[in-house]
Amino acid sequence: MVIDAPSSTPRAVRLEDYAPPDYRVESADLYFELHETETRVRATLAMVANYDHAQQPSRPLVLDGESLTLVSLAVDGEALDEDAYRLDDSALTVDRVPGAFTLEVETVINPRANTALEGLYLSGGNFCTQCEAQGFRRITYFPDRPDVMARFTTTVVADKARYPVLLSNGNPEQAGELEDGRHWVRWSDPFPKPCYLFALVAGDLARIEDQFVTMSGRKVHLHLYVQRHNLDQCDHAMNALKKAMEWDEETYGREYDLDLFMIVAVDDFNMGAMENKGLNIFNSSCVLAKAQTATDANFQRIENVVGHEYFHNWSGNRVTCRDWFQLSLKEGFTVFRDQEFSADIGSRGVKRIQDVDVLRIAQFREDAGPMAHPVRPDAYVEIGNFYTATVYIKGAEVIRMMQRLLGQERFRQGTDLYFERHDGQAVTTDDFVKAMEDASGVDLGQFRRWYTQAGTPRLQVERAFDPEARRYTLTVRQSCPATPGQPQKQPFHIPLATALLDNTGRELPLRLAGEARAGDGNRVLEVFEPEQTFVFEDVNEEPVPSLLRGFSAPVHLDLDLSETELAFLMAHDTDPFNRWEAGQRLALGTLLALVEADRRGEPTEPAPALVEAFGAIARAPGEDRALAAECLTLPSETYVGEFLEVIDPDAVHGARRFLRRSLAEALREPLLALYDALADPGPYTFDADAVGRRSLRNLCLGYLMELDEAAIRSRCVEQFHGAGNMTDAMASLRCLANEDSPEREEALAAFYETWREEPLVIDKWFSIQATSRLPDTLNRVRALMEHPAFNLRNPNRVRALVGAFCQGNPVRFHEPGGAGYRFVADQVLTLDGLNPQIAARLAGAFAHWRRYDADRQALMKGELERILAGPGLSRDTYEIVSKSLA
Ligand code: B3K
Ligand code: ZN
Repeated sequence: MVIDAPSSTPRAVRLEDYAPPDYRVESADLYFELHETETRVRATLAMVANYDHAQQPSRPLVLDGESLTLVSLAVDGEALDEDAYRLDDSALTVDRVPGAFTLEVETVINPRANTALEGLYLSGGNFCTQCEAQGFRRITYFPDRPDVMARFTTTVVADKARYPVLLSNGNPEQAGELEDGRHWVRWSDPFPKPCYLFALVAGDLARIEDQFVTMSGRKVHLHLYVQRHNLDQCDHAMNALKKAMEWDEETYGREYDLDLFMIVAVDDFNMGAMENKGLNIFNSSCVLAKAQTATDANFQRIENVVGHEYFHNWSGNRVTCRDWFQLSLKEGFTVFRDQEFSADIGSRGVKRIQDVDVLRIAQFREDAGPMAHPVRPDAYVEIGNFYTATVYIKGAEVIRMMQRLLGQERFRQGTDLYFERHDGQAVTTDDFVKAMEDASGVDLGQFRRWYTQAGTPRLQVERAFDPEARRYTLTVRQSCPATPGQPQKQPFHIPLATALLDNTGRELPLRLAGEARAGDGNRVLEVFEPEQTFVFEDVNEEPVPSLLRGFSAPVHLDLDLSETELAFLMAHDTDPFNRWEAGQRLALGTLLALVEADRRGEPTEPAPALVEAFGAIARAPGEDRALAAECLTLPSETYVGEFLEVIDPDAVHGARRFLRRSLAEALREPLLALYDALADPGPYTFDADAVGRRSLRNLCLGYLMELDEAAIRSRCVEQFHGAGNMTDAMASLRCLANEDSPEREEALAAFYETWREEPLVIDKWFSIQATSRLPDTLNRVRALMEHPAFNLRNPNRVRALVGAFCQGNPVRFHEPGGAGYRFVADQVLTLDGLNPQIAARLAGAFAHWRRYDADRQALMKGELERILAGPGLSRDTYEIVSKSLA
């Protein structure tokens, strides 16, 4: 097959080409006359040359603009002749301008035709915007880059009956009525900001109000806007906001800076939420919650995302990025902040486990594939493709490592210095590291490689005990695989949190060779070299090492622990993360052995050590039930697959299912007892204790349902119908959806009937069916695409059905024969014309094609080639697909 690249192959943007802007925008005065198909935008920009204009010939003024109709253009009040400027599909160029001038641009845009959901668009009949990263250029001509920071005033004019609420950034200044039924509001944002933080909302929205008094005693009004019928689902998000505001004051000394903070929930949104200054716009899935419709996981995610966007007010808005290569400056840091916020208000150990789980499944995989890139990438074709697990969560790990190396106190001094030094500026990740160094005196020279080198480092640790010399030695070797464009890697600076446990699980006081006295038993060893040895003195008995505690660095750790040692750590490690991790290693070893036995056609049997260790937890789960539930969860199919030379989705699925069933058989009694003992004591509450109880109880149900017993199925059906909250309803429905039984169809139908008016609940209904392990799942998904509740234009629906199928159901997506691949590629091609960002995300499902067997490789590659040949492919999808094939 011949592959035609798009007529003009999209070009990469490179960090090394960065140059400061030629012209700055001091102030931007925007005037919007809103209309569904013909919105008029008048921009009055006070601009100044950012170079010595007097000494040099004038540089052309180049403004970004896409999908705009230019109506008029004037410099200092003089309309420009047509030969004074040039237009193409991405820019407006004016050849000569003065050193300081006022530019007036009038454009017309069509929000209704905007299905990409970038720029100004309609959602549920309301106007809203999404400008990060490069959506503002779809609103007006502008230097659309984050290092151009301007003061914005925005006047919004619209029909009053249809759009009673008119919002933009900052504080409302003035409002008025016009004769023809229209009204207007003028907003002013005193903080200079890049245009990616601009926002506008207009619609028929209802709000709940609250307030927050900041640490310096200022009163801030808090408004949360939703569609009227959702007003009963706002309290949780509002409470989360107040908690986040308080937490940022206590933890980072950061206070909110405007008199008003607004959140608006919209149904059509490409991601979770957006931190626009003073006017956060949220996917309704990250705002709306009540017990009947939202799961515990939804409640947690809402807290987390509300916190994340709020925290951006300092880490992102007050101090922003110089260019998009620096994205992790705000995202990595803000994810770290939201992770810690969630850890502080919930269960810290469980939060760390969940974060690492996502890191290892999504980011390690990305880092080992064709899209691998450093936390600070150095080239991109479409920046929208770089809102990745690497930039976000590996970026957060990099911040976490700095905190670990500096210690809490010096880390806080570092962030204080960073905010103080760079307030109001657009800066780089290097500026962040520099502030950390300057405040702490710690040299982070080698540490900076975490920003520039891609790939997941591997630490190979060998241990030796010399009883005569009472000496214990850890030899650590580090390496990092080649990644695209980076064949060789330099050694990283790696914090390796370590304890040595005695046979009762106590941390031994540690004395490294050369140290005078034994110190803390919980130590951060710093690895700098390709090979480094740590010698501990005065060690009387051979300890069990607990390494990489709390997952102190985003690395693979090879440490040969025996099953007995793993079981010991699972029971005794004082670090909750490593307790969980020991169980995961034990389970992973068992699963890999099962896959291998199956390949050789040998009989398979579960490992007694695992059964015993899991049994111990099931019999005495302890106080932290959420932690117990995590410890009893087997590694996911995706995670297990990564440890195979050739991923075999069927074998992994078979092994995991077999092990689940074996565990259920062996532990039937304690699991059943636990299920009964943890029954719902009363009305739903969302607190750590209740969440833990539900998660452990539903974990028991999941195992028990593997037994295929009629009596247990009835209990499951009973739970489904009697559930007073969505967590319990979903857990039981998920079990039923995995079984070919009449109960399954009845439950799914009942669920739909109950929730047909709640799109976010219907998304759950789509996902449950798309992730079912039943062989007929693909047909079911195809049929659901035709369901009246499905809509390809709504990203939440697409993620719930197509995304869940290709990212959350490996065994069905990778079905031999390639029907799953064909289906997903078809959706990518259709979506590419509507919403390139969503299409490109889905296309990522094929990125790892080289990891599978020859048949699957050929099928996936074929689909990638078919997508690449699609006419007029977007830059977004082009980049993902072409890099996957490279
Ligand atoms: N900053 C936004 C992400 C924008 C994505 C644009 N494609 C949400 C966040 O990380 O807070
Ligand atoms: Zn963010």
